Amino acid sequence: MIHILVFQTENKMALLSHLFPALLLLQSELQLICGAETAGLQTLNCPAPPWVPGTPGHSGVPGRDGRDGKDGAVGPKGEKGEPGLSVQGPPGKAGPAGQIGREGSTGPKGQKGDPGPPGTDYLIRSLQSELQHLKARLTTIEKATSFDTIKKVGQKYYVSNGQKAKFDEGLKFCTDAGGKLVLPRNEAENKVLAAMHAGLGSVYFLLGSSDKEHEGQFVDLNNTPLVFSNWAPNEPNDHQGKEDCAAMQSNALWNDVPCDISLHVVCEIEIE
Ligand SMILES: [Ca+2]
Ligand SMILES: [Ca+2]
Repeated sequence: MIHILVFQTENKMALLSHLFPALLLLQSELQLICGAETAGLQTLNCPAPPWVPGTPGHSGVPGRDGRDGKDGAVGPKGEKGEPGLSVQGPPGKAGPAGQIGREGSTGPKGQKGDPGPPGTDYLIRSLQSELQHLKARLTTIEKATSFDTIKKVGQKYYVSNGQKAKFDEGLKFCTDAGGKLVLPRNEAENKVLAAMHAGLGSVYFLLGSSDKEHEGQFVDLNNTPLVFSNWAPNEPNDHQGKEDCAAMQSNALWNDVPCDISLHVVCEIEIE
């Protein structure tokens, strides 16, 4: 058995001694093929047979020392980044207290403004005043229209019912009627009064004037010297020392007459 194994081993060694050079040759050929195709083609799998060890190469000559490398060139600027998120920081410390300001000086006085519109109270008072005026005027008209004869002259009404009266009676009558005994203050009034004689069929009108207090000094009912008169010639003559009251004749002239005779009464009523 041992002989058989020895024989087989010897045969194998002999066989390997013959095959080994052939394998080396085949490997060399294959490397030539692979190297040529590797240069022409990008991919080629050309593994060596696993059972064939490679031939170690010779050590190369050491290379020269390399130069020191330079800094690389600066690259292009990068794109702008996304905006950052703002975050409110903590409050800072309180600053120092400021100085207390002083009041400014008073400026010059401005111009007076335009008057404002009337207030409600003013309007009410104005309306009340106007109402009182209208009431008084209505009262005057009511008084005047209560007489039979009415003549308007200026801001007066001359009124009469055609009655006769003595001076004192005439004064009371006109006062009770809301007026006064007539006394013209100017030529126009005197003319209007004179014109009333025709309608009343009168000869004399009592006038609101006398010289009872001071003879020869005729005054009105307020004891004021006359501002107008229309005395007939030689009048007032105080005939027999008994003529202290003034009267108007039908010819519009004045004459002093006794105060106790009855004459036509004309009253004057002021228009409010
Ligand atoms: Ca007299
Ligand atoms: Ca006389």
